[in-house]
Amino acid sequence: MEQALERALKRSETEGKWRQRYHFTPPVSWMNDPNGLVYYKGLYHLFYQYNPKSCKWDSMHWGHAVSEDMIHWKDMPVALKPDQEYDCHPEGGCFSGSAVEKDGVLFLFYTATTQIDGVVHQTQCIATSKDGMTFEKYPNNPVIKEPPQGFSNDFRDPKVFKHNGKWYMVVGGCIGSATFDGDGRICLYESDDLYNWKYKGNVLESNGKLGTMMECPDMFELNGKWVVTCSPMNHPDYNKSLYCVGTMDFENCIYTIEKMGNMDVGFDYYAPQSFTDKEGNRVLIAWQNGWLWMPWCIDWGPTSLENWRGCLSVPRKVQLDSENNLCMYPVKEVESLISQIVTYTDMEIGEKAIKLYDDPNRSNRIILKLDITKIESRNLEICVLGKESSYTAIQIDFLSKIITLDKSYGDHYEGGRMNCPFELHDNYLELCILVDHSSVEVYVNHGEKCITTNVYPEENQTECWIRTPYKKAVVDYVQIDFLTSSWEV
Ligand code: DQQ
Repeated sequence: MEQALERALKRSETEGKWRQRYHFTPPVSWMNDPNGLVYYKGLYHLFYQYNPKSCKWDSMHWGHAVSEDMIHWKDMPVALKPDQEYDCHPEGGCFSGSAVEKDGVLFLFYTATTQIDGVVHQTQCIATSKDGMTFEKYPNNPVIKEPPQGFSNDFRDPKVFKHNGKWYMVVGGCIGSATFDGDGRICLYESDDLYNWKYKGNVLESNGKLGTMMECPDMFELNGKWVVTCSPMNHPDYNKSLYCVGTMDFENCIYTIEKMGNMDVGFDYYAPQSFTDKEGNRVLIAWQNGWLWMPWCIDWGPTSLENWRGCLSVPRKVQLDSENNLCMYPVKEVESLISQIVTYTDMEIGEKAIKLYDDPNRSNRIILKLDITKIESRNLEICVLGKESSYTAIQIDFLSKIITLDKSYGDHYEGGRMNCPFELHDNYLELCILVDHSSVEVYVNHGEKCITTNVYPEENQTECWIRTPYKKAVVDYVQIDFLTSSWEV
């Protein structure tokens, strides 16, 4: 408990102009992937890749937080630290993994990384808990001691799930070199008891098309289809997180892909992991950042000046649309953050920008409903985290049907633009925009497309405005929500 208190106090000491208010961040220092997401004994548990010692990736621990609603979090003591021969590689440790409950016991599955005679070994291990607070590593770890024959040592990120009374695990793998010209795989294992695992085959193989290594794979059933997700290293189209929808023959390990797509077209969305919420919905949380093999990523952001680095996306409910495209939208629990709502209908917009709000708390949700028959202008621009010539712009081009998220004037750090094609439904377009201290997310048509990015504005960039470059537009509906913080300190 003392340790938890100490960490919570550190969080408030390290607030700064970029510290996220309602996106999960670590109390101090470095974090990356979400791990072990689970609803267990009345609480949501969030574990995450954590280096308590510095703002750089190194020596991975599992940080831990709990929540009653997946929005308001409470820091807990570190759950796993590298302290065994099999997981103590100084640049390794307890890598990503997942959690399941069996007979009231919480099982954490993680990749242990160590080095023997200069060679890195990645194996799959278990830690258990009866209260969700203290964890014991299984004495006979590792439970999967080596990758399948012919695979390289890049063998990590076990995601365990139950189907038809059997336990399954997907693990990321690679043939050849993960960092150069290898070929990514997602391996499938089966078990009756969670301790003994049998390799069944591969759910996904890159065959030169999907990257050199498939990190953080996941697999879940939705509307009778099987969704497979992963974060491929060196994907030729630089997809940070990829999804497939298809059918699965578990007996023969044959996955038939019917759809494939990019989960989020923004800059910062990696290693998403899914879990089932207490109402049975499938929910995803991702690391809102990315790695260096993504060419636009520079040093993972400047927030180390505030002694923290890395944040998570808000939980997103996952659904398939009528054509089996994956859609993701912030869970309804996000609404528990709302302190005030302002709405406008039939708002007339022209060249002169209309200020929608000036919020020093920089924590907002903006919902826009647009009927394009009421829009004469080809473009419409919404600027957030703005002050005069500094802002992040969401530009809608109704002719080419492209939304551009442009952060070229958003900060003094990185810049960049990304384009996202959209479709109109009966002439309507709906946008939901989430703004926090150092991120902007755009959800198009209730999550048909998502665009997520980090941006590092100055403290005075608190305004949001809307304008058209020429001609008029009438916006059917505008809703501005003012949001509170998720931290109970
Ligand atoms: N991060 C973890 C690995 C995983 C990678 C290490 C993905 O388990 O493959 O921190 O971001």
